[in-house]
Amino acid sequence: MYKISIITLLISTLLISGCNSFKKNKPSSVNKEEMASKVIDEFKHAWNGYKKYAWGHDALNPLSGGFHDWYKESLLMTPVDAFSTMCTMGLEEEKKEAKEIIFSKLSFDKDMYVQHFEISIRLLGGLLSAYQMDGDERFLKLAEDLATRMLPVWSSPTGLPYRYVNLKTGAVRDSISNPAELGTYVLEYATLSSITKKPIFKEKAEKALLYLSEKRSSIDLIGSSININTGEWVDKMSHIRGGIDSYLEYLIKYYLFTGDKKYKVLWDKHKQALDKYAAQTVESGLWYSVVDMNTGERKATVYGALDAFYPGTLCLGGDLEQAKKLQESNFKLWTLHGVEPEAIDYTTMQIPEGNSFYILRPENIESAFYLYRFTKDEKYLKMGVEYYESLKKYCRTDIAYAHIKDVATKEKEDVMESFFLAETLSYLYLIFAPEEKFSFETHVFNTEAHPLKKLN
Ligand code: DMJ
Repeated sequence: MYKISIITLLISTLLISGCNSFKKNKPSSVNKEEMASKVIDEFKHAWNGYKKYAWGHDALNPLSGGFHDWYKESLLMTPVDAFSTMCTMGLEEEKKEAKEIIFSKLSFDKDMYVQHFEISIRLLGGLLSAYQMDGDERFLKLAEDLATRMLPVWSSPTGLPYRYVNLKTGAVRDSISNPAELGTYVLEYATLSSITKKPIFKEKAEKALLYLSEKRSSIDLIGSSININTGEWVDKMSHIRGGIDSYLEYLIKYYLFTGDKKYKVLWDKHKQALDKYAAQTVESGLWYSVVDMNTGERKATVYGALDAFYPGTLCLGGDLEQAKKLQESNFKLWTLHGVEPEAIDYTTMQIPEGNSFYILRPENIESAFYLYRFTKDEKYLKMGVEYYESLKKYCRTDIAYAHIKDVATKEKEDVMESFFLAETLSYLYLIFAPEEKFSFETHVFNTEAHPLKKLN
């Protein structure tokens, strides 16, 4: 009798737990509220480090307690880049501090060459998003001044932008560039044009993006380096890696941003070509390789921290199945050594020489955020917890967060990129945060994770 009731109890427990695993809306084993607040604490820790040791400079040195600037004078890279995350996280005190330094110190009237791409995605994108999120007109004034000073970059014979511009004299330089640095402007410049009612910014950025897409090969792939004066490809290797990544990202995002179908058509062409020639499934899963833009012939089997943005972009483009598979590979890349190396050869899972660093990049986490929002599968929350724990374990210092020189030894490096606050912690927070913190209906992220309001 006793035996029978124990067996009945066991069977019914098994049945109940079996049923539960199929139940919809099962309570999550991850405490999202607690995780979101833990991420905020880490943001505050890093911001406090910046405030204490690097106030007024571009970036903090998180081991020595020093600072560094990108150019001869600071452009307040960290406070501007971090501001949209403060808005998303609802950090009023920190917003006040950032505004104080930005409005008292930031000026673009400086006789120095700056890199148009980095300044556009971090500062222009940051200021425009700050204006939209906070409403202070001074952000807009700074953004317009910056974009106007950078207008000479668009003066090449092809309309593709020069890489560097002097903010005071308007002199430009460097005519060999890559698709990411040529085609990642439409979101920022169209936002500025729409607010200021000055179409010039949008026109220049759209013209460059479309010119570049016209340079694709007969099999719909683009190369990785081009001469902007002649429009001739200098390097014909095609991939989704750094140098091409955000060109692809902005095609689908600009379609979502404007509703203009020609950008979706272009995205679809590239996406299908990349599926056909670059995607490769091996024992360890799905990856993307490096191929020749004209023949599609495979040239290298490397995949890394920058490629990891692609599942998120695939979600936006509508191929959820491919996104899910690639995110599995992203997570393998992350867990191989506890934090991801810059790149691996996915056929051997070994790190090619010179690629063993991790510089607090966001892309792996960014893709997990998209996948969680598009599927609601708890596995992406669990990935989020793992990212959080490994970042804390390997990259946290008493002062802030640091790059890792070598993911095998976990030796740290005295740098904290501003995108750690703009992107890495923002996407990590958004994995756990209430959905209304970011709406896909009304906004897209620029490539530096600054939310921008859709135009359509
Ligand atoms: C960021 O500056 C941007 O996301 C850019 O598009 C490429 N990646 C870095 C961070 O890794």
